[in-house]
Order: sequence, then structure tokens, then C-alpha cells
Amino acid sequence: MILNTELEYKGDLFPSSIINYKKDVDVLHFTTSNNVKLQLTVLRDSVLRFRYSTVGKFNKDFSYAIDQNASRGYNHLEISDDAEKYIVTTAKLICHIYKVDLRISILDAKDQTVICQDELGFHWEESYELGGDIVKMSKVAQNGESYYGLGDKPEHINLKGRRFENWATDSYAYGKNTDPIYKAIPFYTGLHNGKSYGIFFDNSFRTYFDFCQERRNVTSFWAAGGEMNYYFFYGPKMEDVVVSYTDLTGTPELPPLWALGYHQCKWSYYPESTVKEITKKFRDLKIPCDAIYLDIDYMEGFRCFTWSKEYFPEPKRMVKELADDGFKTVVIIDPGIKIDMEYDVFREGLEKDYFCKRADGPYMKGKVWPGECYFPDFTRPEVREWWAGLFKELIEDIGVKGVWNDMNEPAVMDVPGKSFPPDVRHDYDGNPCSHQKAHNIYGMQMARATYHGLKRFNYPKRPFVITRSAYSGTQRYTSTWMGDNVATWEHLQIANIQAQRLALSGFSFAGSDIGGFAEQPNGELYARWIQLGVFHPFCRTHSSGDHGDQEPWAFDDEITDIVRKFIEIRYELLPYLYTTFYQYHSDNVPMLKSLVLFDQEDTQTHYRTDEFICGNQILVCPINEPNSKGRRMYIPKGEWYNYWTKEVVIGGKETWVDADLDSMPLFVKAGAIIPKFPVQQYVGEKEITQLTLDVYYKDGKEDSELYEDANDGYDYTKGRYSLKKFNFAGNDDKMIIRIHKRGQFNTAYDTFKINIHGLPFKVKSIKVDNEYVDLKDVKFKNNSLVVTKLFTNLQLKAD
Ligand code: MIG
Repeated sequence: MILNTELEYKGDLFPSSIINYKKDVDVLHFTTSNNVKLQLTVLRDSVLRFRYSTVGKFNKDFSYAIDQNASRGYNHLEISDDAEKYIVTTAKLICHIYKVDLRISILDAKDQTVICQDELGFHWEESYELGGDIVKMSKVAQNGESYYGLGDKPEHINLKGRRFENWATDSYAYGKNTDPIYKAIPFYTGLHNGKSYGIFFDNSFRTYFDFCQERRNVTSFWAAGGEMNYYFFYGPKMEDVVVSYTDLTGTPELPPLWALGYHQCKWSYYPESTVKEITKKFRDLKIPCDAIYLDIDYMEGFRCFTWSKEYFPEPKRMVKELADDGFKTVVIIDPGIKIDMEYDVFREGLEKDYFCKRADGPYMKGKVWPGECYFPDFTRPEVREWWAGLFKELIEDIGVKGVWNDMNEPAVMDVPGKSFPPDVRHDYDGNPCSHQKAHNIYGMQMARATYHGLKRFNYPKRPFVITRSAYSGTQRYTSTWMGDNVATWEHLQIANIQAQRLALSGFSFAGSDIGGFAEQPNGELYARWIQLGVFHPFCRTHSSGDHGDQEPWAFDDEITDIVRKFIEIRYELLPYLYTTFYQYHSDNVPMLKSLVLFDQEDTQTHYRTDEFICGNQILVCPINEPNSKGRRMYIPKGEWYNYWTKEVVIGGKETWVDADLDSMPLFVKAGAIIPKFPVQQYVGEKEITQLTLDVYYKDGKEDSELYEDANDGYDYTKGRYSLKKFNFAGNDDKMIIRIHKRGQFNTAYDTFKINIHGLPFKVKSIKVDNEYVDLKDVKFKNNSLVVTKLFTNLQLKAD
């Protein structure tokens, strides 16, 4: 037994003074007299990367988080030094590197204010048990600083005063403040003095973040292994910080439009007759629905890639019949492969040596639903390739349209830590390591392999994947949900915060189990949750079978009608949601915006949790309490139309909003142009013969967008899309809409139906592309009109 010898110094170690500096294009190398190295990379004018080594050399640079297409390049880079420090100046920021101790300060290049400053800065502790260092960073918390982000934490939106851990954990029936849960997304934003920056600590070991909890004026983060390796993003707008982080870690391709429809799930719908009853009921009751899920009971003894002969004797026929009725079938696939020599997936995995092993060679054996299992090492490229190939039959032959990856934290039953032990070995794409390093990215690599399988066998249609566990960057491959929540009012509030937080953390395509997974909601809670859920990018009801039925009709007729009404609103808003998804996909813009992200200058927004913006122009605030006739909420600055009454509210204040059970607080930004479809029972049910544009008049200007394409397939990547920018301008006797179009997609419809709300004058004349038109020719009535979709300039005047 080794006691405390010189092998391990107990306590924090610090860099000493810089003795060497070298510049290599955009990478600056600093070395201290005690052999600490800092590698500072200038990725963009507002993005810096800091990498530290304590042993004088770096391991191979490898990360699963970073998107290979991330932008790089700056407008300006200048390096100088004085007696105390090196000074790196870009177009956006100034970075000081102190010669005496390697500490860092980052300032705004324009006004020289301090944005982010090391307190102790980089330091470390040697860990004999872990092997390597516990790498640490501490920063000064600025006056009035607030913190946001970190993925799925079920915590107050503002993280200040709290400490968190990132270690993907199966968390059945977690509660408010449970930490950690399923995901590890080590990215946060800070906000002080009206300016925002972000930090992404790209380290897949167990990481920790402390936001002024341990010490009031200090924020710190550290990891149980690996490198101190973090990216710094400067705004000063928080939205730009999030956009930069999302650019670095990537966004998904566009999903098939049906994936933005409503999904129905349960653990489990079986046998086939039950599935059919459920889908038929949706059509009979005229409640739109696009996807039906099969949970673990569809398999033969929980063996992945098999079907229960008893419950689903002819899956291909069933999936086809469901598809004929507009339902896409999504099936669950877990990582655990049952130990069973009669089972071909197991045999093949064993023969090819694809399963994870313990340090000394035995397979990693763990109990999950199928009983004892081995687990593929998804961190090996050839294993991911094999896994992708396993989807051939499910997707290409049977016609399944989506796959749901669960239990991929990875979760293991009846063992301490509910996961793999730390000694399990992983390839980590050619950087062999233990589970301590691979744990947080295991689920991500599984979802990645699943995505590639679906993409291959569903081509030329788009894949749909949903995962429970995730690390930064997972959003490139899959959507996600928040795991096993509970049917309580508090959980409705948590779901709202988690969706906002995930969007702010680069992962927009997310939603909660509507109604709650564990326990059973009453009709009122379910209705209120649907109201929130239809404004989340991913919209699915899911529940555990032990707690009764949770379909839209499981309560009473009043509830069914309310649920239908809100799902219909979602289907009407599909072009708006799809455009919002496009903006996420192409411009890295989060699909949901917490009020602080929407208007950080208004300090009233810094602690608001319930209100959020869906897309850019719809303000949503769910009702979080039973027996409500409405609620108080904060309306952000600007002018907003009440969605129901069309009354205009001037924001910048808290106000009471009426919302009986069949309503909810919903507002549209003045000047917005909101595109709408007719209600369909599923995407593609109807040919869209006319697109509705709801115009919310404003005395002033506002821009809106409309993105359209074939709603599936990859033609959009070859220019066959249509992106319209609408510029709205209004004053008291005139209103103009201009359209700029990009892309070569031609929509099936020819006309827009334009409904103008809040127009303050009586229309006397209308010009389309500078020519007067007869009011009758555009069917002008009650401030509605029909015009060709090809117009570029529409003008309505009072004289
Ligand atoms: O141990 O597949 O979070 O959505 O229904 C439970 C059964 C395993 C957990 C998932 C849940 C799913 C359930 N799964």
C-alpha cells in the first residue's frame, strides 16, 4: 500500500511564471518554469480555446463534441506584451495572459470592460486513485452576475448560488433539484453589466460547476480527470454566445416535417390490436397525430432488433397499415444485448469482439430488461458501423421511421452507481480509456450510430432518432427527451425550464413526457401540460403503463376537446415551427428563448422562469397551478398581441392574463407575420392549396421569415428550398410588406391568404408590386385578402 509519499502531493498546484512563448499562426503556446503549458487558440474574433497541460506535453487532441464544420477565422489578431502580461487582441476581445502565474483576463475590445477574469485560474490536484489530475479553474464572479445553461438540470433557470455535477444518470422519477440526471452538457453562459459570454468545458470525465455556492464571488469548474480544456465565447448578446457554442458543437439536419407533429407513446402499446385501437381513436376523434411508439414489449424477450411473435406477428404489414393511415412507427432500441447464443446479434457481437470489456479482459456484464447483457462499445468506429448496419431490416424492410435510444447513460440495474464500473475499457475512437472518460459520451455514440443506420436505410427520406443520454454535440444526430418525470404540477414547471435550458445549451430538439411518465395526471394537469408541450420542438405524450391511460381521451370530453384544440394549433403553426427549426439548423439560433436570452438588457428577465419565446415571435407562458383562471406573467418589452383576443399589450411589466382551462397565456409580437397551415390529421394528409399569413400590424418595422421545402428528403441541400424574408413596415395610414426570396423550391400552393390584425385604418387602396389592384380582385374583406405568393411588395393605404 502506498501511503502519502512524494508520488502524490495533497493539495492544489499552480502554474509558475511564463518562461517561453511561441506563436504558431492562430495558436499561442506558453510554457511556465514548472512545465505547465497553455495552448491558446484564436478560433474566431469572439471564440478562444484554452488548453492546459501539467506535464509539458499534450495528448492527442480529440473531442466528440466538436462539429467538423465549425466556423473558424478572425478579422484581426495582434499580440504584444508588456512587463506584466501578454496581450492578445482580436476584433471583439482582448485577452491578457499574466506572466507571473499564467492567469487570464478577458476584456471587451471596444470599451475595455472586464468580461471574464481568472480568480485562481488554472490549478490542479494530482490524484493517485484516478491516475492523472483533477483539473480546476476558478473565475471571479462579477457584480450581479447570473448564470444559465448546463443542459437538462431540473433547477431554477438562473444557476447562481448552486453547484452541479455532470455524470449521465438514469433518474427514474427525479425531482426538482435532482442532480445529476441524464445528460452532461458542460456549457454555461454568464451575464453581468448587460454583457454575456459563455464557457464550454470540453471534458467528458465527471465535471463539476460551482456558481458562487462555495464562495460568493467565485465561479469554478473542475473535472475528475482529463485536461483543462475550455472554449470561451463572447457575445455581448447572449444569443450570439449560444449561436457560437452551437456553431462549434453543431446542429442537426432538418428533420422530416412529420417529426414536428404530435407523437403518442406509452410503455407499452401491445399487442398489435391495441396499437390499432389507439391509432384509430386518434382518427375517429380527429386529434392530429403523426407518430406512434413501440416500447420494449414489442421485442422478443427484450432482444433488440427482434419482434415478439405473439404480439406483433407481422410487423411489416402492421407498419404499412399504420403508414397508410398517416402514422409513422417509432421503436425503442436499448444498448444492452442479451447474452444468448441463439440470438444472432449477440453471437455476431461476440464473434467480432464488439462488446465492452472490464480492465482485465472479461466482458462488461450487466443486468437490464433482457436479463444479463453485454454492451457494444459504441466508441469504436467499426462497432458503430456494425450497429448502423443492424437497422437494415427494421427500416428498409419493415418500414419503421424512427428509433428511440433509451438506457444509454448507460443504465445497469441492481449495481452500485447504476452504470458500468470505472474500470471498463473503451476505444474512444483510437484513444483507449476507461469508463471514467467514456461514460458521458456513451449514449451520444450510440445515438450517433443509430442515426447513421437510419439515414442509410431510410434514404432518401430523413431519419428520426431520439435519445435519453447526451453530451455536448449530440444534437447533431438526434432529438431528446427529459426522461422519467412525474405527473405533478411541479414537473410541468420543471419541463418548461428544462426545454428552455436545453435550447440555450445548443440542444433545441427536445420535449418532456407530456403529462408525466410516472404516476397519473388528472385531466386538468394533462391539458395544461399539452398546452406547454405543443410549443416545445419535440411534442410527445409518454407514460409508464403502471399508472393508467394517458391518451388525449383518457380523461373526459372537455379535456379531449382542449387537447385537440391545442394540438390543432401546433399543426396550424407547423410552417412557423419548421422555419424556427431551419433557423436553428442553419443559423444556430435556439428554437426556444428564455426571456433573459430574448432581452438581457432588461434585468427583469434575469430570473424569469416560466415565460419563453417559441421561435422569435410567439410568447408562451404555461399555467403551472391547478384551478387557475389565469396568472400573472412578465411581458417582455415591446408590443404584443394577445393571441386569443388580439388586444395589444405594452410589455416591460408584469400583468395578469386570463386563461381558463381551454386557454393559456399566448402572445404574438407586433409586426410579426406568422405562416399557418390548415389543420391536418397528419403531415401530408392534405395538399396545401393556400398558405395563411397572420399579420400583426405595428406602427413600425419587424422582420419575419418563412422557410419551406419538400418537408422530407435532401433536395433542400441542393438549393431546392424557399426562404422568404418578410419586411413589415406600418404607420397610421399605410402598411407595406416586402418579400425577398432565396432558393429554388416551388411550393404547391399559388396564393397567400393574408389576415391583418390590429390595422388602425380603413383600407382604400391596395398595390401589389406597385400596381393598383381592385379590392374585389384580391377578395378584400374584414382586413383579409388573397394575393399571389409571388408578390414582392404589398401596400395597403388609407387614401
Ligand atoms: O427502465 O423502456 O425513460 O421512457 O418507457 C425503464 C421502458 C426503461 C425508461 C425510459 C422510458 C421507457 C422505459 N425505460
